[in-house]
Amino acid sequence: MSKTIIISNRLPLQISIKKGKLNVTPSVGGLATGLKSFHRDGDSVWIGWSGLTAEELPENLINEVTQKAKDEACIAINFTEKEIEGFYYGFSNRSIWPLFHYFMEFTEWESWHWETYKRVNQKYADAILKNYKDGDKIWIHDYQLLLVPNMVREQAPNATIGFFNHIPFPSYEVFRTMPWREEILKGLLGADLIGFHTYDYERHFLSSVSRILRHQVNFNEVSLPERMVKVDSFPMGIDYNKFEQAAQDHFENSLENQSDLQRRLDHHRKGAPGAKLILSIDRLDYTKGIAHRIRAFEYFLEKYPQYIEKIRLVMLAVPSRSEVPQYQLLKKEIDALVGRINGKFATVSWTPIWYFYRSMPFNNLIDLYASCDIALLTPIRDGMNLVAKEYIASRKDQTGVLILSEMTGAAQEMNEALLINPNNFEQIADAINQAIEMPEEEQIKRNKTLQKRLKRYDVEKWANDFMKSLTKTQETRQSNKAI
Ligand code: GDG
Repeated sequence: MSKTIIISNRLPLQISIKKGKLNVTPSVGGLATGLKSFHRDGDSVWIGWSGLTAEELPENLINEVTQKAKDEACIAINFTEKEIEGFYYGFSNRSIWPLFHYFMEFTEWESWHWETYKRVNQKYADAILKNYKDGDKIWIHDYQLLLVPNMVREQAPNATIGFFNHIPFPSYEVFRTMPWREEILKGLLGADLIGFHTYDYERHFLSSVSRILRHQVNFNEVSLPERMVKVDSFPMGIDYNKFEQAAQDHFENSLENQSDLQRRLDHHRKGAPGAKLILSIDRLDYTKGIAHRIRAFEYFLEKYPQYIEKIRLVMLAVPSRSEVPQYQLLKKEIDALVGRINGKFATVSWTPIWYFYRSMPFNNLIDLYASCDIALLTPIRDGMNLVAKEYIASRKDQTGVLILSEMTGAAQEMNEALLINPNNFEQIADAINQAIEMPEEEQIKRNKTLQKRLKRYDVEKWANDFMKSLTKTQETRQSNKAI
């Protein structure tokens, strides 16, 4: 029987060693949370890095890692510390990530990072080929694996290969600055189908292909001498039912079963008439505009002082890529900003910002989504932003206001949110004010439409649409061959 091989940098489970024993936790992050349900419900095997380096993994635990992964229909690949440094912290996160998010001043071009990226991509390709059988479909994910499609194609010319990019694809003017731009594009064109979250990313990619490689592009197809490559947009959805159900359970939870976090959140909201909570959740990443958000919140408190002691920003920043210098600097900047603003505005009974620098279990995430009156998400660039969708899905009574940066992929499908430019503090402050004052009927009207849309185009539909389109490209290729 044929299967789907999913491949991404990380597995949906993270394996670590604590006191000589293996510890398995679910991975946090957009790709893992999004694709998990597709993997759980379908006939697929997922290949990726376990999170452990070869140096960390003692020989006596190797089989156990393999087994733990196998229990979840996963295949774990291990890398050396040096490989992770050059491939993951290096080329992936110091070159591609900043470039594709338009942070050109952060890009570094180290040839050993690039060489390691190529070598590690080859390892991923080899792992696919080892598990591949005729008839299988291969679905490769994200910017860490841009060369894998063609590496697989070279060894398995008839394979059905799909690629999905979870981050933006930048405009040609930005992409062309990449020293290895031809290799990257050729790597991707090994796929039959290349998917992006939005039409804009798709056009940027096609424009780079036609201007750099000079391939003919007809509407959304690239003509290669031997075959066609289809490029399309598939805005990723969420596991809507899971969030809807979790929010329902949250409301049915008896008082004694409430989490401490929930009690604290309720305590604030009941503390003063009209008291409100504003939520923000992201990985601690410079693309997410967290520092902008805090500064805009400061400006809001200055412009609308009537909300002092009534409004609180609950900010969850999940540790991420802490070995990359920019992330360390950002952490320091955010710590300092939160400290300064809390010091500036706090009263004896109130602090304006509650700041959590950690990852939280899923039920606490739901406590936050369900209890906060406003979600303030201000990325400077973001491929999609699933948090925006999860917040809306978790609003059981359909109240709540989403303030969302227009620089996210999600903004293109969420017009009913209050859309803001993250660089415009005046606009953000006014949007917070508008959100606080928005009548409930209006909140419900906006969220009803959003919920309907998110429920219809959920993660399952997204994955199925992608797979259907991939199957079609393969059928077309075969019928063209037959002619
Ligand atoms: C990349 C792209 C694109 C967050 N904190 C916790 C937690 N999360 C979960 C959220 C959400 C996911 O992580 C974050 O997804 P995003 O989409 O917001 O952001 P990235 O991680 O940057 O994802 C992004 C995505 O890929 C998918 O294509 O949308 O643009 O950058 O699902 O719920 N989950 C738990 N605890 C936390 O503390 N359990």
